[in-house]
Amino acid sequence: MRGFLGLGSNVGERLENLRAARDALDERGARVVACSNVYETEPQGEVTDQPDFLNACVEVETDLRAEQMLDLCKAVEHALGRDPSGGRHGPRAIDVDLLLLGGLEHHSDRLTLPHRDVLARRFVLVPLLELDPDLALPDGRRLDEALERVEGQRVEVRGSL
Ligand code: PH2
Ligand code: MG
Ligand code: MG
Repeated sequence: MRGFLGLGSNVGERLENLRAARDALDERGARVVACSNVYETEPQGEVTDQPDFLNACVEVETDLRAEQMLDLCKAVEHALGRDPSGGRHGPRAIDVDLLLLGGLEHHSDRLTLPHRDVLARRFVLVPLLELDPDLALPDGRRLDEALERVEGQRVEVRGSL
């Protein structure tokens, strides 16, 4: 199945953290078939008083199921030294989010698919549309149309992953 993951870092060697996450995903069962550019992005959400993030998205091909993919994301975050006490919105060395997996809609205590931020965050929409300009959610909502409605949210291209 084809999936899309979001990578984010705003602590330490941010670019190296993103690259290490990409490599670890590829080695552990989510074959990376395409990478977006890397973007410098303004913090969004509950905690805006924190350093800028670097964000990127990767497209993967995998046989893993949704919750196994979540386990993989967590394992990669752990392997790269993410501090689990950092909270959901605070600064982090690495964040690996499962954004889309095939046409799946999944709702459990641990995992919501598509990821709830996909249509609202420019730092997700811009790199996803770079990977696939025709991308849409399983319910048909198109990402390019969502991007037109998102105001503000500074996102600047910084180079390749
Ligand atoms: N991740 C968050 C909260 N806010 N803002 C930006 N710009 N990039 C992120 O990756 C990000 C965020 C929670 O995971
Ligand atoms: Mg996140
Ligand atoms: Mg996360």
